[in-house]
Amino acid sequence: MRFNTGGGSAKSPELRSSEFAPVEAGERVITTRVVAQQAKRASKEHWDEILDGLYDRTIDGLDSEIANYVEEGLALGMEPKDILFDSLIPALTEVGHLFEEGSYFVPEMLLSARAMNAGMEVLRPLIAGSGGLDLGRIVIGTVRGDVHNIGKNLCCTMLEGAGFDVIDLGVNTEPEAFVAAVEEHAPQIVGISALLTTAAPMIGTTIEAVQVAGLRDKVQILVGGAAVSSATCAYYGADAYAGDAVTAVTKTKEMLGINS
Ligand code: B12
Repeated sequence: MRFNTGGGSAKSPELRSSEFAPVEAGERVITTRVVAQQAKRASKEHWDEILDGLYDRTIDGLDSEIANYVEEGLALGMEPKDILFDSLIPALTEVGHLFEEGSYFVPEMLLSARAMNAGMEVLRPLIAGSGGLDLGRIVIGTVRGDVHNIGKNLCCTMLEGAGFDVIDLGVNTEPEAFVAAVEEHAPQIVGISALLTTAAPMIGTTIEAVQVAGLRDKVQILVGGAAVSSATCAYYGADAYAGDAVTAVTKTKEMLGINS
């Protein structure tokens, strides 16, 4: 089949040669469609290559290669959130499985976390960039005894991107530090993250500290992290639970009565 995109240069052989019949309008439509389909298929394959490459490299902890992959994906027109949710997060979930079955140990988990962070360095400004709407303020931290911060950081980025003012207290956060931050920043919401089941009771201790300081009725408490569920949320007396960063944004809006 002859391809003619209708945009041949003066040097193109089909335009120079008289042995080719002129292209009919219908034929041009068909050939253009074939070219477009092939381009789409090639670009879809390339997209998949990038997402698979990112997934594998995150699992293998090859942080030095991640930024290039992410940038290539963005240059192809991928959405930052697609790179995150279709590749980087599933890779860390797999790392968790490998750890659970005994194939991975802490050093491997750490390398994968570094790889994820290398991707987030590129993606964070793109996701958080649309902020500045001043929708409300949230103080957020990971509980005492727990140093996991990737998911919490992701929540911070998404909340900022949605227009919230986020004060991040970091990891291993003492209940007193939550209380001090509520006194200082007067947020409407306090976000508490816990990934370790052994650290989850600190959610209760933190909420109790906020109560004892006389601040419980001034804030609503949103909890999340792999060690938390709606049942744990109710058990510790939090106000809401969100299982991922996207739901964290919708829940926060719901809690503040924001419809959008
Ligand atoms: C990377 C990792 C680490 C890294 C952490 C690096 C870092 N900077 O965070 C390192 C190597 C340090 C680590 C250490 C340990 N880890 Co670890 N780790 C993981 C791993 C593989 C990925 C976690 C992650 O980042 N996931 C990706 C993010 C995007 O998901 P996420 O954290 O769940 O967050 C999402 C939601 O939960 C939610 N969310 C999170 N926080 C919040 C907060 C709010 C307010 C809201 C609304 C929502 C929300 O939104 C997020 C985005 O969608 C998990 C496995 C897993 N599947 O979770 C194990 C895992 C959490 N670790 C585990 C363990 C056991 C440990 C260690 C005890 C290992 C050891 N023997 O030393 C230590 C503990 C250290 C400590 N004191 O905290 C276990 C916990 C088991 C349990 N039930 O308690 C897990 C589940 C692995 C497993 N399958 O066994 N770990």
